[in-house]
Amino acid sequence: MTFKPLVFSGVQPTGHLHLGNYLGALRKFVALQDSHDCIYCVVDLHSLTATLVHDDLADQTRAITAAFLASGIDPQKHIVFNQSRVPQHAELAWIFNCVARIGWMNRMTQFKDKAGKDRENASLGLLAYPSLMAADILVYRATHVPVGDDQKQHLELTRDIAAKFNNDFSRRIGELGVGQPVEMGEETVNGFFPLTEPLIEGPATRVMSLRDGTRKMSKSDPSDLSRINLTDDADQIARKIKKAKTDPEPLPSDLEGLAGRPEAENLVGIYAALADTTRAAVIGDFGGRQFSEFKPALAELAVEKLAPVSAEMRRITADHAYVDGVLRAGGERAAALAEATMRDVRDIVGLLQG
Ligand code: AQP
Repeated sequence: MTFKPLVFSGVQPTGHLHLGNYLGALRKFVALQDSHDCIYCVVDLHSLTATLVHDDLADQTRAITAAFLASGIDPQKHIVFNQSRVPQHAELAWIFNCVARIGWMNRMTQFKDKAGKDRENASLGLLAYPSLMAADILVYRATHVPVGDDQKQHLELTRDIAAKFNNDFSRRIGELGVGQPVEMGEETVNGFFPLTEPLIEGPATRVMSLRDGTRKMSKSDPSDLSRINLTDDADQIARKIKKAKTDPEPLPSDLEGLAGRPEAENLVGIYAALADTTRAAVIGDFGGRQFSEFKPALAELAVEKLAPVSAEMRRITADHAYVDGVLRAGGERAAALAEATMRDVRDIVGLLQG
């Protein structure tokens, strides 16, 4: 692939960020800054699929931006903005709605989970969510997307949309001379969009609920005890870890011993991610010990790592003028890049412009 390496990822302003968002996404965003150009987006249009009428969407958007900045994202070197400032995302999403098939959308597990039993009554936006996500990424022709494991299927769909667009418009892409070599399996085609790679690795790609090790830690879980919010103070963090569901056995002495013990596996994964080590190393240190010994160590580590982020988040969130300025400046930089892509896309599709 000859596309310039570029990282894109987004977070929805749909509630308090939790440890899963932090370990599965934000920490990776920060780590990639040294090696890549990065674009990080608060995807406010996506959040309308969860709740159409928000009383505090602007503040939620500021809070997620503050979390980005407090985690260590540098908005001078990289681009930080909110999605709705760059209308090219929605424009490309419409074209992708015409490229993607309804069957592809119907197969998405996130759609099935969120729509529940009454799918006919779900919004069209919820069904088309992955098409807007593909547009978010491809309007910058981004090559890499750091996400948690739950977004893997949506990233596969992004690749399917890019591949179908490259294929459907191959003649026009060739005539206009706007393509680049894209490896598709065995063959290399002249495509306009890259086949974006998901970056899903490390010990905490899917942090599970503290109340049920078989369910993802989620902003929308009704039980606040199920998650550690980035806004929780030290006492709340310690209390939630103390109350976290576990089984009666001590921690196993090897990794295989975690099989069939989802809560133990989850806590070991969280410890490993926070300590920047492997699950094997955590088992090496704590194997054979009771949860009554492991949980306080985990709580201490979580407080040590999260308290500075949480304090910085509070400080930045209060400074509306600063946060809004970051988003405005980032939006202008993002829009210039997105418009360059869209000029070519409109030509490829044959829309009259200019
Ligand atoms: N439990 C998790 N473990 C690891 N990564 C996670 N992510 C979310 N939950 C976990 C990653 O966080 C990024 C931002 O997610 P999002 O807010 O855009 O969407 P989401 O996946 O819908 O997040 P939630 O918290 O689960 O919200 P609700 O409850 O509204 O569905 C993504 O990279 C995601 O993978």
